[in-house]
Amino acid sequence: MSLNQKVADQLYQIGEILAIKGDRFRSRAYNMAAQRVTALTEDIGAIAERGELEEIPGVGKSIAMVIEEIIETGLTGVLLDLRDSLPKGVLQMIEVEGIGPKIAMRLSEELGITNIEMLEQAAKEEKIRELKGFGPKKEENILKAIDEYRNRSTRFLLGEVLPIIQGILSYMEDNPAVRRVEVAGSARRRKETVGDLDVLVSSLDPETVTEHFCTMPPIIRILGRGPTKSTVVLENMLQVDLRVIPPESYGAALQYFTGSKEHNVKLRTIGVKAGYKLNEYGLYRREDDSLVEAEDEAKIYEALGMRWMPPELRENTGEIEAAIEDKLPELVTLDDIRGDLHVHTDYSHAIDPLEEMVEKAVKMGHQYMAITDHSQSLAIAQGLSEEKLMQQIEEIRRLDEEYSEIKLLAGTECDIKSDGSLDYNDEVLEQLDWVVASIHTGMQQDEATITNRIVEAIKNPYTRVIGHPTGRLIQRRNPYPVDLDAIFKAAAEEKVFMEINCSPSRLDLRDVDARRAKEAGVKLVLGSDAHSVSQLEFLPLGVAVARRGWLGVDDVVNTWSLDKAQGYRK
Ligand code: DGT
Ligand code: CA
Ligand code: CA
Ligand code: ZN
Repeated sequence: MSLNQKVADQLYQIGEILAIKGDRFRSRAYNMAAQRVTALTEDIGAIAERGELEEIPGVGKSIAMVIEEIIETGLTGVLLDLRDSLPKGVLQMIEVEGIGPKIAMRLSEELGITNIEMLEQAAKEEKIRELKGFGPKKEENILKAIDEYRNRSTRFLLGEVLPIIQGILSYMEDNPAVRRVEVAGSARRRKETVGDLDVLVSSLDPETVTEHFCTMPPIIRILGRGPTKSTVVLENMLQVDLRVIPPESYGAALQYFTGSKEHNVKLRTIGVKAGYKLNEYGLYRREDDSLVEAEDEAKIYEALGMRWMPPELRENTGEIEAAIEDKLPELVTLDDIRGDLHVHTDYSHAIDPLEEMVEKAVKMGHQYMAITDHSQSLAIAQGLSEEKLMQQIEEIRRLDEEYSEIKLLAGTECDIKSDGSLDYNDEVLEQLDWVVASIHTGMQQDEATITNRIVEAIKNPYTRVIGHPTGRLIQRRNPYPVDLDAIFKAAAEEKVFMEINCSPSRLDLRDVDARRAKEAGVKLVLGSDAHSVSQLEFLPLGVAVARRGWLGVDDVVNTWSLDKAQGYRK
């Protein structure tokens, strides 16, 4: 959102709340000003610097001051105060289609509704139809609109939110009232998508922390603001919850809000059996409510008779049992990763040239990197003709000499054709060091056909890796139908690797399938699938998938020496 949009958005919000409060005159003034700001062709920051805000038609002295405040602090106090002056839940309710400010105020005042859950309940209990001017039809529409409101809230890709989290953490750490700050919830568990962010702050001064948090620049909306809990919406519509916790119970809160819910439920059951009570405030003895532990997350797990476990495992899929038996896997870490084994260049449809990719990989400390551009038939991705591939191999060999810090592999991401054959013949494949075989076309075929195609590709003696094995794009395209167990069995026999593609929308294999692959005796390869220099930084996303898939160093080929990786399949 540009600064102009941000200013206009806040002016509109002020106008909206003023209208709710019945101040029509000022409401109209703010709406007019918002319209004018939207229509500006110049950056409003520049206009403010020249001191010419009041020359914008419709902007008088008081609105100019509000605009200056938005430019300087990111959020105007006028809006904050107005929000606080509204009954609770009104702002949330008007997000539901068909519920305007007036209706929201009446629902709040006459029925005491303060959130959408209560609204839904009231409609179901047929209480809304009793209000003057309402009826069964309106009630029905409200229920429908609530459904739509809930479906509207899409989830965010882990890859999108990690940089935002970095921003929030460093912003919050700047405030001296903040002792510790972490993001809990699904983001701490590194799930492939997150619904919202759960920021936890340890502090003795919640007021200062809350004020600092609520004036964070990318905030466009504050849904709630209280002494220990606030909820805001960022400009990309990501919702962020803040909880301020006293240091002495920070560990308990961190444990609780990291989840998953299923993990917590199981943990509480175990606690109950052992005579404990566990909640977001601490672990207590049931008999006398005396506190056992609250400050330190690890000590809570230990008191419950198990080892602390990495958040990525906390999905109640056997991690608690493993922790009790002291059989938790030693998970792979980003530091263990030595190189990248799926990288594109502008020889095919990627943005950056080979040498720039190499320079970046060297900077990242990679010991090796496989260049794997698309193969000849894949016209949409400007796949390489045999001739062009030969040129590229030559350049790779030359750069490999030049850059002694890194070993470069000449490879391909070779299309698996609809009959299961590879898109280059053996004479070509023979000259390559690293062959990733992937499906990019014919995804409409039935399960048996696609499974056979991949098994055929696995049997090709030049194949090292099956790239993005299911073809899914998160929230955009379902996986093609494929019998993964059959694929894993063939791959284990042939000693062919399965990829965990690290591209944010792919993350393919996904966590649970990577775990199944491991159990079937298959080793996994991380590939950034980078199509530009910056995308070489996708590897941590694949590490997250690997950890959620219970993989250790031995399971992930990128932690191995190149000799071991290349010698694995004879
Ligand atoms: P998300 O935001 O949908 O990606 O998923 P989470 O896991 O971040 O869930 P969220 O944001 O609703 O709540 C954060 C954590 O708080 C959740 O992982 C576990 C904890 N939590 C929330 N509600 C409950 C509950 O009703 N029972 C228990 N035991 N834990 C809860
Ligand atoms: Ca969450
Ligand atoms: Ca080299
Ligand atoms: Zn591909």
